[in-house]
Amino acid sequence: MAELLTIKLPNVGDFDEIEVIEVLITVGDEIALEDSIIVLESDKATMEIPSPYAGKVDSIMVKVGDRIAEGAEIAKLQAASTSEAAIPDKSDAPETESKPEPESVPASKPEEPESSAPTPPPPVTENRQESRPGNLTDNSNDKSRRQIYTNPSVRRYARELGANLELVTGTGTKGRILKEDVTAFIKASLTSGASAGSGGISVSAMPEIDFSKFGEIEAVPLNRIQKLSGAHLHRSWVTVPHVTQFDEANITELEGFRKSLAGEAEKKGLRLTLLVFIMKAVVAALKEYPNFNASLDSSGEHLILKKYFHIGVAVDTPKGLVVPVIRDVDQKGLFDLAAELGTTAGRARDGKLSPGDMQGGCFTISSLGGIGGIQFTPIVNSPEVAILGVAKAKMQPVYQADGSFKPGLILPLALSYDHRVIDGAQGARFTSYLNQVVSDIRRVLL
Ligand code: CAO
Repeated sequence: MAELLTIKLPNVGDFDEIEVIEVLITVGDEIALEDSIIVLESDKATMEIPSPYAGKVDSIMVKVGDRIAEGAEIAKLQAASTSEAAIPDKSDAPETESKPEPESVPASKPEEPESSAPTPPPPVTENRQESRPGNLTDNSNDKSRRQIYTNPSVRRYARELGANLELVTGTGTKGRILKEDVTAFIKASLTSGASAGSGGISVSAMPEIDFSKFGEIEAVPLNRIQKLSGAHLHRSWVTVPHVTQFDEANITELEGFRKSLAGEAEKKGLRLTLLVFIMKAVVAALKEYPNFNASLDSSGEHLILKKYFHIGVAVDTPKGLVVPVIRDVDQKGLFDLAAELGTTAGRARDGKLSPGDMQGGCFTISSLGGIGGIQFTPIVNSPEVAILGVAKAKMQPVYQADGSFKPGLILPLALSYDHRVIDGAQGARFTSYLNQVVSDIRRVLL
């Protein structure tokens, strides 16, 4: 008989207990690695918990309405053949039913050093403050809704498209919802003027093009991070009215200051990059302009001003863009921030971030300065209301009052903001203030 693997709830952030609002599997289902198995919901977020293994569902230990904590047993799987199942090495391996102590480890252990085993996927989190695709979504907490018969991959497909499965008519056996049913539902919704984006936006479907007619092609499937960030960016792009304010800051002095600290940083084993100084400067600007440290509530009637300063930093990883959050930047010194940024970016690149690492941000910084480019227009990371894009600093001649030119290190800045919350004058004031701060950073750090 196939090995029985126990799936336990991984660390999903700062929750003692969290409610199960959906069970996406039934006994006998064949599930693939990373298929979502349950959906949890807190006050702020819903999150899908993916399976760290492939196999056949043998038993399910949770039901809708249960409140579960880290380490709670969710389900047991009959392992698929080892080539498909993500069975960790012995040090990290779940115990099986055949052993006397059937204790198994949680599905995700992000703090442990990398093993040869694949890292279990992090739960998929949706922040509930974000605008959601209205009547097309499947996140309702209404316990009286009708039973939906389908399989996890169709549920995931529906989630990606923002389709509410309760509204989809199943054409499979006994009304089971098939992937084609979801596709047909979305097509019908688009044609009738509703949309997966937000109320009232209607776009014509992209025509299907056979690119192979024009030359050789290769179809590369998008990975999980690309799909998730793509959907989030698309939603932000279509639901947030964006304006981008550009500026250039003379950071010659800041760079001199940074270099003067480089030796000390090196002794501590740190890289003190420009980004750390920009994080401190952003916090100074957020304190001066609190509207930027805010989110609209889901009704759109209130602006929630945040009294904490958690800064998201876009990190380029081999699997795509992720935005971990560095907490309480106002309370941390440059070296502490450099250390935290270094370890966080490293964990992001190794795929070891937990959902909690990516929640609670107030403002995001996207720095492409280490790569190049003159300027770019970042997309607001909603429900935040502004994001700072930082491009590559370059030495340029700077005009002086006496008519001469002096070389200066000029840093391009691009602030994109949500025009529902921030007007153009405020955007320009914030950017000018930030410019002033990075040009004279010592004042802020004193
Ligand atoms: N101008 C000139 N040089 C810069 C710079 C800037 N604005 N920003 C960084 N640099 C330099 C650094 O000082 C470093 O130089 P040294 O190697 O000589 O020390 C080099 O470029 C590389 O820096 P880095 O990128 O490794 O480090 P960082 O702290 O600046 O950034 C991180 C860290 C994680 C943000 C970055 O590595 C990264 O992933 N950036 C991509 C973010 C992204 O993808 N954004 C787009 C999201 S879509 O909107």
